[in-house]
Amino acid sequence: MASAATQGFSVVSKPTKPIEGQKTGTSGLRKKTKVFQSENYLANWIQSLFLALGEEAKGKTIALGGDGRYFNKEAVQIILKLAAGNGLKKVVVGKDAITATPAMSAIIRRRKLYGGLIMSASHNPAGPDEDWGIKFNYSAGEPAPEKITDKIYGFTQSIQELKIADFPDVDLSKLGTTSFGDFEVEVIDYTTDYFDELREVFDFAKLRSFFANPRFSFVYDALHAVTGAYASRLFVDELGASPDALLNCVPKEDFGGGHPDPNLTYAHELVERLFGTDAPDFGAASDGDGDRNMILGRSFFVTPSDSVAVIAANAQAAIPYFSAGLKGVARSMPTSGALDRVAKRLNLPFHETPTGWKFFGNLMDAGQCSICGEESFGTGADHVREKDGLWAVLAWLSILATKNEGRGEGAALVSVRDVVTEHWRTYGRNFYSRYDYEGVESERAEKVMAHLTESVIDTVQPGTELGGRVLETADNFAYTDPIDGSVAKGQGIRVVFRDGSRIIFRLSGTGSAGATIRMYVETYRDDPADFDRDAQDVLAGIIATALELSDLPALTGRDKPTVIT
Ligand code: G16
Repeated sequence: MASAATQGFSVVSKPTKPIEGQKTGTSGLRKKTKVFQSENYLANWIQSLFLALGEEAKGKTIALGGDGRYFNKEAVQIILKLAAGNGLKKVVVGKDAITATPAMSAIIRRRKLYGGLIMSASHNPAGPDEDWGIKFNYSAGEPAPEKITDKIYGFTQSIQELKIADFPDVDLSKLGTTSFGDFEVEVIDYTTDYFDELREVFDFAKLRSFFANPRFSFVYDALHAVTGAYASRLFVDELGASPDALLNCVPKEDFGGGHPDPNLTYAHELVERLFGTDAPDFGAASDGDGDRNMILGRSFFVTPSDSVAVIAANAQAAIPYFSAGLKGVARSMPTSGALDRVAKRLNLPFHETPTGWKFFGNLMDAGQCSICGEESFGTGADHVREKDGLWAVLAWLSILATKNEGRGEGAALVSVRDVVTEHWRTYGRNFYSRYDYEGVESERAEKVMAHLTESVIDTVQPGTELGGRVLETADNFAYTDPIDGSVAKGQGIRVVFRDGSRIIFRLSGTGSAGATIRMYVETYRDDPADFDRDAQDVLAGIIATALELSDLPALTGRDKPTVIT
């Protein structure tokens, strides 16, 4: 039931001092929760954001929500009071302060809002001793570009005053509007705009009849994170899946003590189901804030790099939103070249961007990119300006529904494995793997990067043989945005060989403490006899070369990665 209350408020000016280290990373500001809970830490960053936005934001409406993690309930009240204190007109908040990241993008776009704030540290664990995060999205629903995040950082270094409205905490458990003088807080259903968007992209009726196919079985794992708040309404109520298909779909403040990153290591319960006896045909998971996804078939893992390529190759036939064809495709630099091959064959404009979803926004706004993806389990399209976990699941379900359409009774199901194998037959297979070395001392991680620069980029000439492969080029990736001409340098070290194999090293930009080194390796095969081989086996040679070139084991003291995907 909607409620309405009216009260004025006054703005209290509270003195504060700059706090070190409030620079945003790949996606917003992420730190340990305790850091955010320390005096004025969150308030300083939010005040700096409003200072960075300046007069332009006054009198405007923004949205606010989060992934339901620990500290969101306190944080949302702090943000509301700063928003009112800084002259915003209205804040639209997801009920109980919940809103998945792609849903936030849909809310901003569909309601034509000035922007939105997302309280989430994404796939990082939650709780008093874990992580918290915040990020701002702009009016096209896209993560704020670096020119804004740099400006925010600038203000965090000189801030002296917080402007806080003195109204009481707002009840976010009921839909409706609360007014304090001219300022309004509207609590909305966080599924409405997002599901309306998804309904315009996919054929829900077709998906419903696919779910009714008795030969098809499905399981979805929300890892106790935000998509648990959407899953039952989407899969069960809208598409007719059985409630038993939902795993870990009760959102929890600490994500059940788990690590809500949908990969082979952290989504182990789902992986065990899909690789066990009586496995379902299809399994999927999403991360803390619902923008990442993992797709599994029975005893089969679809790499994110293959996933975006398969979706792009089948989109026109399977997804109504793309029925007129794709405007172009894009992938981040470390993502495998599988998508490049689809672009080439379908004659589509293709872009290679740095890691970070924010780089796709300009391409989409300029009509140059319909589908894009990243190796970090992010896949999405231009319906919103964030990667979209549930979109990716529905895209795969649409492909399966299309491939299985009109097959006679008793015909075996065309499976996820069948779809990917058919794709490899057409395009060849980019064998790919990522090694993560988490929690490395920052200094040691920097040494690995410096060593690669000195011993490979600066010294090895193209044409030299390294580990049995001939070097094509080695550089530190730089990107010039074709739309606004902005340049992003130092985006990861690339060692590219003439046979198309690649080694990439970069430091994660999403951690909250220490450093994570990511090592990405790739090689291409087009002989079908190789397709079913184990990726680690096929990549063994290039992995050895990567470790040797970087001297990573000696420089970090690590003899194995923490996560392999
Ligand atoms: C964020 C960005 C992604 C990016 C990822 C990389 O993901 O939104 O576009 O690929 O970080 O992370 P890292 O810098 O650790 O390799 P998320 O899901 O954390 O928002």
